[in-house]
Amino acid sequence: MSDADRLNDDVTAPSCKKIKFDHQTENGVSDVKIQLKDFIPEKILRNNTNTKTVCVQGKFISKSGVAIVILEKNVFKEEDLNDKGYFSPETVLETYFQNDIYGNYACFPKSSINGVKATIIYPASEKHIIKYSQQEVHIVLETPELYEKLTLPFIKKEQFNLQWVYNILDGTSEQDRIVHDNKCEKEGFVLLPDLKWDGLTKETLYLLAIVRQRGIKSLRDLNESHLPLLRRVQEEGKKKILEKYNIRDSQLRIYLHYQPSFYHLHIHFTYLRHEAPGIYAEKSHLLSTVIDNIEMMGNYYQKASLPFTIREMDNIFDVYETNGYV
Ligand code: M7G
Repeated sequence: MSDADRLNDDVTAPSCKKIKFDHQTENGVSDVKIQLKDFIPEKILRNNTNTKTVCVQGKFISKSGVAIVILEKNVFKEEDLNDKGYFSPETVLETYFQNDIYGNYACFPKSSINGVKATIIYPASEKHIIKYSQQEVHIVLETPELYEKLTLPFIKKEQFNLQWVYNILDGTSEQDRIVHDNKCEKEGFVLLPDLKWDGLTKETLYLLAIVRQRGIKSLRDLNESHLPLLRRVQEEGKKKILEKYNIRDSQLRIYLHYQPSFYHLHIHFTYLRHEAPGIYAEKSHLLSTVIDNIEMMGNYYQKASLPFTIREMDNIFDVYETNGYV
């Protein structure tokens, strides 16, 4: 069975899927029906020409509160590069110019392969607006002392609500997307497609392992007592991805973010070939290195200085700036 066949067998085309909404959101809103024709754009927060992603702030007609719509051009799926996809009779070419052997066209493939990935955050908070806005970035080196003095009090006071995480773990949201569920309270985790992934396109594979154990905020909290959990996520995650998506572990990037946006331990699994957002040195820590460091020194992450990036609009930027660290 080819990779493409295996992928097609395992996943349903998005158009065939019923859209499910969270039963409970962080604001207690349930079953919100949303249509883009009702969206009134007000401000472009970010327009990234490299990732071909645009984040727009606005409102929905006759609904209160702010909404953020994120539109992202999809990557080319290799299985669509044939006479049923881009090279089918349904594709329309409009000539811009022809010069000698060079031709330049506007190409309009059929709509089923020409979709745009849309993410909608509604109602969005001020923190969401900041997260999706374009802004200057700085790097700080967080010593254990700075973590205790500045970062930790900030995290305790201000962080994104974790309701979406609990909805997944408690079985009220995204249940049809779950790839693997180990129900052990101590070493269990749920593996499912990340919000950033359509769950279909192998070229951009992006899964998230969310641990069942509550109270592990981030990399900083990890110690030798978490080694069985981390090894389990690594081994079972790799195995399930091979079974379902036919991608070998040697082609996976498995990592944690520091700082994360959400302070409930989760591990990112992405396809090595795919340059997913947040894979760079200043933000990602490979799970294999994390395990290795803790094996060598049980309290490594309580002793280490960890760099992280902060953006000027983030409130934590003010905390570090006021204290003279940026
Ligand atoms: P992070 O390292 O805390 O923050 O990762 P980042 O956004 O700076 O990377 C959290 C991950 O959870 C991100 O990759 C998000 O795309 C993903 N994510 C966020 N939400 C709200 C959801 C959700 O509702 N469902 C799923 N499946 N993934 C989510």
